[in-house]
Amino acid sequence: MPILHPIHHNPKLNDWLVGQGASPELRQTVLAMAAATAAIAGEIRQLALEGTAGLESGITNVQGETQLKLDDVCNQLCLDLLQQVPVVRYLVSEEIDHVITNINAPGEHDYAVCFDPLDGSGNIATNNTIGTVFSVLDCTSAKGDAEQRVLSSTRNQLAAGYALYGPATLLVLTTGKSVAKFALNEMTRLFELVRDDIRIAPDAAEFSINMSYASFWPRPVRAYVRNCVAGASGPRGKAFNMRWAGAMVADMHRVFIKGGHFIYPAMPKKGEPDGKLRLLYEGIPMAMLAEAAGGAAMAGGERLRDVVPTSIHQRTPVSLGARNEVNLLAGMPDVVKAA
Ligand code: P6P
Repeated sequence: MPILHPIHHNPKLNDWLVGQGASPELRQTVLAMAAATAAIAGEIRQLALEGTAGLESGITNVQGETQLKLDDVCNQLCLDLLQQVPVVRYLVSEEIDHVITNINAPGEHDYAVCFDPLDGSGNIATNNTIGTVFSVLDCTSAKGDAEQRVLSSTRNQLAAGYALYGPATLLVLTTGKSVAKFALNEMTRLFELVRDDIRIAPDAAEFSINMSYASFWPRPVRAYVRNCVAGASGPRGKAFNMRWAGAMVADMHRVFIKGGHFIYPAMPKKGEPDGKLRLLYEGIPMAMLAEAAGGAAMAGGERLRDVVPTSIHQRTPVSLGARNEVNLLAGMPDVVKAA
């Protein structure tokens, strides 16, 4: 089992957290998650060398998806490191059907960490970018059983972040003030601060959606995308580019760095009435990051962070990124366009 780096072993990340006003308890939680992502980055490269990263683990996870060996390894790394943190009482993983209660937590502070240990697993076999997404919730004042305490605490989000396992291993974080980007030093295996002022421009000329599902989109999404694709001679009066990486973390990182608008809509006609992405460990953390960077985050017609979850693996439609684009889509009338 990997041993959690003591706080002083990640001084540049710890210093940034101190500068953000993070409590010692929050710093220890984020540092544990950072240590997990550094360990995951190593495992991805090791399993690629062994040629086993894309092998199936033989398990069908709670999402009904065939779990890959790497999914299982990454999930276990997160569990092992997070359960060494006294304030982390609850763990919600995309790979596990129930809330895990950390019996080592003494109970003065009760945090929950909700995480997708490996987002974009479909990209593993082709060596395309994958990532880890997480959210830290403060459940200390929440009542009820483990699941009730987690579900009632999504508005007490203390931090959110994602790791990106690409040409470089990056960690993008917020505690609600600014959004910072760290890069993993492959020699020291520690994260170093690269930028701490990431902002999403209010306008965009790039959108991100899986175009192959166009026939399933709700009318407002069809109208919004049609207007973007119409280009300079169309209603938007400008050309748009489209990108779709097959991993939310990769597409959203492009939005944070270059701007843009990421959309995964509800598609009732496709059997996805609430969309595909998960609220607790994809939507809510990305929404905190997007808003901290000056962007916007909507779930259909409502602010994504205002959605009150009723189950830990609940799905949600998402429209994230450039606030003028997100708001334009949210305001599109649900009407059939005149022929
Ligand atoms: P589709 C990865 O499986 C994921 O959950 C997100 O990371 C990604 O944005 C989306 O699904 C891709 O979905 O339907 O285009 O394969």
